[in-house]
Amino acid sequence: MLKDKIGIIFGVANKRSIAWACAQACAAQGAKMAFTYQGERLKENVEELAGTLDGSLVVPCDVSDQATVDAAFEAVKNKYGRLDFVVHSIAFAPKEALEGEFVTTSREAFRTALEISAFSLTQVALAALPLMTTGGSIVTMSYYGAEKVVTSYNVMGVAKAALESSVRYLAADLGKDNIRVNAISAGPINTLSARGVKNMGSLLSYVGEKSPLRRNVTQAEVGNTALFLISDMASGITGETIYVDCGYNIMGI
Ligand code: 0WD
Repeated sequence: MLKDKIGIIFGVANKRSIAWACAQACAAQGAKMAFTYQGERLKENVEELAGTLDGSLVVPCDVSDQATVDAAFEAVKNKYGRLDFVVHSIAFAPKEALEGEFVTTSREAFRTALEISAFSLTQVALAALPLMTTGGSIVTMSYYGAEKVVTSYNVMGVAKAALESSVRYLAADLGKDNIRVNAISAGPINTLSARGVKNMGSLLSYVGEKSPLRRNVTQAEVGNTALFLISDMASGITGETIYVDCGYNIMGI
């Protein structure tokens, strides 16, 4: 399905990362990928995981530093000469902003959360553009907290709302170049970032009970949806937020 396709994956921290599940699904269909890691602490993990896939490239990239974003895309250009897809699977908010009341969010926490979790999508889309010479697909990760209040999700919910809106504006801009942009709104999954959200354990058991499928979603299910959105099977879909949450979002009382 993705034979000869080239991708770049942002947001692998370890083997539990949603980004890694996306990469595995794409690799199984023949894609070759570059992986970015944020800082030395994650370098070894990412190199080890990427090393299990043929033709991969590992480059440092912290989206708060534009030079590292430019360098990552330059490295992709040098190794592969072009790009077909981007998986953007990164988010960050200061820990103190993910507990207590939203009303106490500091200016600095707000700025950081929105910059790293939302603006970075536009930043990588712009950098990817010159390499997507025959069209492409960009997929990002959102969460239900973008549209409904989820206790403790706080400023990250506001950032995800900005992210989902960015998906629509980017899709409108890039459609003329046959580049599609979509978000996956994933149900809660126990990953490294998720541990930063207070009460994650109770959130997982609540959603596991209340969702139509009576369970939580897996990384592999999110990865398979990313594969679908990246592939030509989704050639008519852009600007959307697709729920991969065992149906939780449809439930009322
Ligand atoms: O329940 C969940 N786990 C859900 C996650 C439900 C719905 C959505 N998501 C979203 C997250 O908000 C995020 O956007 O999925 C995306 C991936 O999250 P993940 O797979 O749950 O988390 P993780 O494995 O921790 O990967 C996120 C990574 C960072 O890891 P850490 O934990 O070290 O913050 O995002 C990267 C980093 O590798 N990241 C950055 N990359 C480049 N520049 C930056 C940055 N400034 N900040 C974080």
